[in-house]
Amino acid sequence: MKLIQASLNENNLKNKPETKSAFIAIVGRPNVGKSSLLNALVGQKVAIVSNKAQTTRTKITGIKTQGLTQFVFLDTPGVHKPRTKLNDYMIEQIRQALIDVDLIIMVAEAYGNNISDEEDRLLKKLRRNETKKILVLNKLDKLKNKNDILPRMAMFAKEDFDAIVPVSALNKEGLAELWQQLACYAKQSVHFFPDDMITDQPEKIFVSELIREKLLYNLKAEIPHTIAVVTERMAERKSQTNIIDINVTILCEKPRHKAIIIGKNGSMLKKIATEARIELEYFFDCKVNLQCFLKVKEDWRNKQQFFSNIGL
Ligand SMILES: Nc1nc2c(ncn2[C@@H]2O[C@H](COP(=O)(O)OP(=O)(O)OP(=O)(O)O)[C@@H](O)[C@H]2O)c(=O)[nH]1
Ligand SMILES: [Mg+2]
Repeated sequence: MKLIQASLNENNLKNKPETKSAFIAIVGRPNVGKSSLLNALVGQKVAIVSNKAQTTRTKITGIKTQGLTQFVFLDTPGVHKPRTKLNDYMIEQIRQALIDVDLIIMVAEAYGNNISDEEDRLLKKLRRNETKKILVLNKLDKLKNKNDILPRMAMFAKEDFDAIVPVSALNKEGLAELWQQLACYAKQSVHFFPDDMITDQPEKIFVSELIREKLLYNLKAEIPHTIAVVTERMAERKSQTNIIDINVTILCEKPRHKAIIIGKNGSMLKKIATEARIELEYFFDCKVNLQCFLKVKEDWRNKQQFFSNIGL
């Protein structure tokens, strides 16, 4: 009986289709659309996006399983010169994401007359890295004529990229060509995450990030960079199903920043909280009662212990 069982198991293994996986890091200058590309590839929002540089502060994993192949993407903060301990931490996140991946995607914009200093430094680093690399030229939709991309491709031609793929993360153009390229780097392996998982980011962190996104869009200049958001409490209401109570604390560095975030008669904070609540209700598919509190914590960006504790 045991022998029959053993041979059945062997047959099962032989007939089991072979699964594949690919770990892919996404790097590039701030604001080129790395997180937008991650969201477009995963097919859902897992990373926040904004029109301000240095939106992403930590590595964010996005997962997409297509048939037998699982793609695990690591979105990273944009490469920049560090000025605070938080910046040092962000740069370290990029370094870590480049270790042990099957492919590196460098994202740059599809237009521009030169390669920026930040990009030049990144290219130097990538030359020393033996991992396979492809270049994604994003924001193709901004070009009047598609051929205008040719000089831009020529600028990167001397670099060691296996392929250069023009895309628009915004309107999903070029993604089929990109997927074809990505499939070439998948290796036979087990899947490291359940097939229906899209991110390993805890829900509380996603909530904090979403509120930070609304702060980034609504506040001007430098203020959003000095803000951290902590989700203190998140619980389904016991007496009433289909409502989640969420309490968040927004931390800023200066009392005058606090006044700006609150706005005249509380109008700014109300706008930010409303925008965040609407998106959270869509995301969790239930009613959300969102309470935002504000606190001043001077120079938190230079207090490593502090920002490690808040999930960064
Ligand atoms: N027109 C256009 N805009 C885009 C495209 N992709 C991203 N953007 C915009 O570019 C800005 C930056 O996008 P992000 O995805 O936050 O860029 P990022 O590279 O992740 O930025 P950091 O996290 O700061 O490094 C946002 O305003 C996006 O809406 C695109 O394909 N076309
Ligand atoms: Mg980003």
